[in-house]
Amino acid sequence: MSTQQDVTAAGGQEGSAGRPTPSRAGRGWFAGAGVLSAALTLGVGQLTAGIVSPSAAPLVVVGGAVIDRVPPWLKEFAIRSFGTNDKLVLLLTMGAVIAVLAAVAGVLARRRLGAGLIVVGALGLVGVAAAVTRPDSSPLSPLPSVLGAGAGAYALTVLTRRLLRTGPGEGPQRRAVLLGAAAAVAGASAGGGQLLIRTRSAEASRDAIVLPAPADPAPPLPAGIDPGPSGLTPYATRSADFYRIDTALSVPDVKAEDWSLRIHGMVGEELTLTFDDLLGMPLRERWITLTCVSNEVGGTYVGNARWLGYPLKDLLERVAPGAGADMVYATSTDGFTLSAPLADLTDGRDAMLAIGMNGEPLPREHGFPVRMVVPGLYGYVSACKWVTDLEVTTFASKTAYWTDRGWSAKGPIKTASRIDVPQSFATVRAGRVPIAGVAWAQHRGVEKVEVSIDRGEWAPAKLVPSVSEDTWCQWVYDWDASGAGSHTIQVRATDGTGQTQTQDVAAPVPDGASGWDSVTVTVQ
Ligand SMILES: Nc1nc2c(c(=O)[nH]1)N[C@H]1C(S)=C(S)[C@@H](COP(=O)(O)O)O[C@H]1N2
Ligand SMILES: [Mo]
Repeated sequence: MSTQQDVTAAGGQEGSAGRPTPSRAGRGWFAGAGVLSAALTLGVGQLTAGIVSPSAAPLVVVGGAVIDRVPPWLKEFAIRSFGTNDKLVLLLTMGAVIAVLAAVAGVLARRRLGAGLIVVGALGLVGVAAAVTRPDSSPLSPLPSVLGAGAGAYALTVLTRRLLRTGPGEGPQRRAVLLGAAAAVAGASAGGGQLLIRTRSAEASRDAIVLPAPADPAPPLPAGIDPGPSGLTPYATRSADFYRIDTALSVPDVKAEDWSLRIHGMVGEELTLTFDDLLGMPLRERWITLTCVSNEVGGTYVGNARWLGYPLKDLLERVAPGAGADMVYATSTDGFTLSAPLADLTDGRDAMLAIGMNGEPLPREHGFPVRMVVPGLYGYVSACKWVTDLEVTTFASKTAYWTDRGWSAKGPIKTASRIDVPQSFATVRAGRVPIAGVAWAQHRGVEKVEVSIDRGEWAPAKLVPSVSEDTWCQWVYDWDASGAGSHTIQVRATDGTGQTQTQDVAAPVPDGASGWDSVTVTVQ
């Protein structure tokens, strides 16, 4: 049907050229109708996504497609400028762009409804295109965008007709009621969708879990932990502050009740575990410091948490790995793979299949419902999140995700130390200046940390006792600063085997960065 005719039929006053004369309602009202139609599009899209699939919501699919396609320099700029708020900034930007386009659509519709509807349809098409190209798309994924755009087009038609009908006598009040009603419907459907998404996603599954008390609890924190000065990294990393590194653009949505793990390959007997099975097993709780192989010298891709899980050693014993097997190939729901040395999982260290982090079920972005945690190995060869498959095999027969991209097949963590205080380029007053930081050499332990000023003699720092050799430790050094001007502070650690951290500078690729951290400060 002709939209032009619709407008006329709906009562737009006929002008001399046979066109409807725009009503006395100003452009602003029509722009508002456009924006509210877009809000309704997103609201109905959200509601449909709540029923179909949370990851198919129009803003989620379009945002994901944008993240996929932004050039690396823009991505780096965004991360540098907005840090972990980069996703929020993206959503706000998309909202602003959509609002502007929708306002234009509304103004266009005042003269020519069809023109406005074309803009709404184009936005719907963008949503559909994004939905069908997402890695986790299903045949139903376009539905939220299609129904949303349909609702938006309907709203734009109705609102435009009504606004055109309001003459000078029918004041702004009636128009405000009209737009207010549209806003209420948009808000209600978005809210309803949000509620459905929340109750149907893994977040609800996570909320319902009550973790059992550990059969073997973590040791208490030793006295003297977190001695200051301010700026020294806390010994325990809060889950919200824990670094997140993975290849997943949207966090995999895995419900505990749907989860199972298959252990197979070169084994005497295959094993399949459910989440309930795990809850019923005697669990162990341990402080373990994770580190990313991409961490630069002095970097922050390292964190220390209290993990609750079942020992991988005991699980692997049950399946009885065959002679000759030397690797466990772990796969997550999103297709990521890693290769962990079988020997490191079975030598008695606290390698575990973890379900808890800092006293709560794993946060979704840290692997809910189940992940691996292995002391002493970089995350890319040990810490599989959302893990659902363990194959006992050999390094000779399989390579994992990062190995295929140029990283080393094995990744023991290199001994490292970092200066947290003072910060680089700080100005300090002459006299007593506290220098402090953290050092790690997981599973070997840190025996000694030394500090050197202006490349002078190495002097031992005070080590704060840590819980175990599997975590980092804090260190503090009192510097008697003198001599106005620029000074360089360096740090190095020695691990439990007596090996001192190498001075040789290496980039993270292929098996972890090395070299000594240093900061330069100005003494006043
Ligand atoms: N499924 C999955 N697991 C993964 C990864 C990933 O990309 N996908 N990245 C690994 C890497 S490189 C690291 S350093 C750790 C980081 O764990 P975190 O995000 O909980 O700190 O997870 C590991 N496990
Ligand atoms: Mo990593």
